[in-house]
Amino acid sequence: MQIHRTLVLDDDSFMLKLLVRALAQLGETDVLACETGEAALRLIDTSVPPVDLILLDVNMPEMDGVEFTRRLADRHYAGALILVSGEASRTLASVERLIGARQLRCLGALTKPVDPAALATLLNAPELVAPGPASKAARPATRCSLDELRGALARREFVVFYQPQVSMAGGEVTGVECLVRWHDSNGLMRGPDQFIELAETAGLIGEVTRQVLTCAARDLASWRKNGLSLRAAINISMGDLEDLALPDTAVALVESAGVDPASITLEVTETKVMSKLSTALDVLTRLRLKRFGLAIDDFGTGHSSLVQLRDLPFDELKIDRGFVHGAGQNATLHTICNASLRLAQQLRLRTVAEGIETPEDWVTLRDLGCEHAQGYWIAKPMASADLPDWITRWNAQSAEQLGKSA
Ligand code: G
Ligand code: G
Ligand code: MN
Repeated sequence: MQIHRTLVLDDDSFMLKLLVRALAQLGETDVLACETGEAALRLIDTSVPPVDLILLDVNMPEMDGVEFTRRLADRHYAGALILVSGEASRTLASVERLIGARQLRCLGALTKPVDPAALATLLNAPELVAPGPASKAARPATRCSLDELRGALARREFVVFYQPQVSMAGGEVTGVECLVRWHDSNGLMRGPDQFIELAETAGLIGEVTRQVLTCAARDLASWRKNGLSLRAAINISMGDLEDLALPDTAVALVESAGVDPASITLEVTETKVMSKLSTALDVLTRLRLKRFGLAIDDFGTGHSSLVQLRDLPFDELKIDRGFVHGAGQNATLHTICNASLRLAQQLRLRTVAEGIETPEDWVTLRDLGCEHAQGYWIAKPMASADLPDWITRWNAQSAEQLGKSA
């Protein structure tokens, strides 16, 4: 994106001059300067060409930066924002989140006194060139209808993709998370966001879970025949926990494929309040007695929390990717990962970090003592047929790396 016009809003006239000068030195000369939010909004409403970048002081008397972004969102402002502030970084981070939640595009934050090099970096941010999260969020998800869902189940059109999980100490592949896809009659691969919620509300989630379990057990057995001994993690919904027959059905499905329940972990996220706690407790406890693993998924978000750890027989904790990615650079995330891992250790839970997207994420979580890793930096979810070759390549690569460091 090319910047047409920039607006700088700061109640401090000296700071305003400094920012305008710093922008001019970076080649941004079409700049409007304002000392109040009201004046800025008037300019934004009338400016031709439109304002497409705003440098915003967060802390101002009268209209502060938070109120200003609310007024921008009301106007469906489509340009970008850079925050400028003397506030502590935690406060700034929450303002950045708020801006994201309002579907506005924030390129980042600058602390006062503003460093011209940091400003230059933000002006070159890929988000200014590429479409930002606002346009991604606007993409409509084509949800499927109840008839389509029933048809897909009847024709057994669901397939399972597998995302590897590896040991952080030695690099070996220890298991996979099973992620369901619907391979529809037009040949499209449709993701769970298009049908899981519907399956839950329509009372069809149990059938989805049984098909996923069947498919995963069959793949696990065939990999084992080829000398690959892997664990599989399967996502289950709250709806599954209302079915008292699940433990027996699950054992029967898995054992008929020749797979030991102990090599399967069921991942639970509490997406809605558990309606019948006694039923859910009954089902989960019996699954555990039958030696299935139980993981608390997305730990730290929503209801996946301490209450669940207290009440339910989990043996694995999966740290949510919202805390993992970027934990090396962000002190708050680092502290949350560290505390979650210490908690898991003391409760003797197996630990998995999801959302390892960069080498820095890997090193950070490994150094914090996390045992297993999952994420795009290791591999994206893939079809079952692709997994053995991927493992061969991964092993060769990590052997090479271990050889180098020896
Ligand atoms: O990769 P991905 O887009 O597959 O998954 C999106 C979400 O869908 C995740 O939160 C995941 O837990 C959920 N999900 C994936 N597969 C299944 C499944 O088989 N059953 C249920 N209940 N949820 C699933
Ligand atoms: O909610 P659950 O933890 O089951 O979510 C699994 C989802 O996370 C799947 O949609 C999967 O594709 C996605 N996922 C896996 N690894 C990464 C990653 O490194 N980054 C991001 N953004 N998503 C990931
Ligand atoms: Mn999961």
